[in-house]
Amino acid sequence: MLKPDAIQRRLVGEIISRLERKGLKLVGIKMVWMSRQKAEELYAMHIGKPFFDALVTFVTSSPVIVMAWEGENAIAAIRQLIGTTNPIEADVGSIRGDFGLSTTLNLIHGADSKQSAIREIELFFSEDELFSHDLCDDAWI
Ligand code: 3AN
Repeated sequence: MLKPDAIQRRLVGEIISRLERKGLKLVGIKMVWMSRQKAEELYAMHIGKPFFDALVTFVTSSPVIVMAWEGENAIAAIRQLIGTTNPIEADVGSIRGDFGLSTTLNLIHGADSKQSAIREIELFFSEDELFSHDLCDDAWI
């Protein structure tokens, strides 16, 4: 999910381009403006933590872009592209390492397991908004 700061800072194309260039396949995408209830559901595992309210206020402050990506080791690959939660500790070359300063405004969220990916995709997408399609290099060798 591209967070409000990615959209406000016009970094949508830059970030999506990095995921595409890695070789991942985009199978779903849309812009949504989350309600507080939806954001609290997305981040339910963080309820009670000191940053929870600021996080929910931030992600509901403007639209976000939700996406579903596929690929070999997609979760690990995307988390490596994203970088660590605190952008100051993220590797230069990662999205947060290159564009972020703040742990709250850290540009992008990615699922950390297959189970959370399924849960999060189901939160935002209906079945007919996800596309199982072939890219021309899928069948290569
Ligand atoms: P990540 O997005 O790197 O997987 P999570 O899932 O631990 O990190 O946290 C979800 C979001 O909560 C982060 N992207 C960040 O915006 C916010 N967050 C996590 N830890 C902190 C913190 N210590 N201070 C402020 N915000 C935080």
